[in-house]
Amino acid sequence: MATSLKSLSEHSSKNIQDISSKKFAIIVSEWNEDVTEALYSGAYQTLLQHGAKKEHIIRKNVPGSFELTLGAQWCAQDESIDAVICLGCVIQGETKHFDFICDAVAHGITNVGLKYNKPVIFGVLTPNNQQQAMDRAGGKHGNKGDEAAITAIKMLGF
Ligand code: DLZ
Repeated sequence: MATSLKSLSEHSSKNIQDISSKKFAIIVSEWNEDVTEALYSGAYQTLLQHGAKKEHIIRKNVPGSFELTLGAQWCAQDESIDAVICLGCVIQGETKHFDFICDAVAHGITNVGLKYNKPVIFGVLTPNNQQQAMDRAGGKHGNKGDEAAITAIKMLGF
């Protein structure tokens, strides 16, 4: 099925393990905050629905998606944290800023996961406009925040 026709948040129940003892950090970018708050809500609720304890979910904010990498590093270096979920939304503009931010955060988050040997999840939307963002933040294409939380849980069960 074409991606444009399905909920991106559908997932199989394979590798869903007991996460009641696992500790999560969710880092939320404040840029495009209507979208990122919806992503946060999706990620938080999904972790709870799968058995995470409220007191094991830490939220941290960063000003923009570019700062997600450093925020992820600060969280990942805390040995008590099992997985880090990075949430942001970079909307395509008229300048190359979009490409620089998306490239930097994608590489940065990948590197933090490899350096600290734990799941660091890329929950960053890169839409062309606000509507595409809302469609993926609790709209007709699901919620990328839910998907990011499920990805973290599945990687913990790897
Ligand atoms: C500067 C900027 C721009 C133009 N657009 C976005 C965006 O769409 N989404 C986002 O998360 N952040 C944006 N930022 C801010 C950068 O991520 C960063 O916070 C600043 O460049 C300061 O380092």
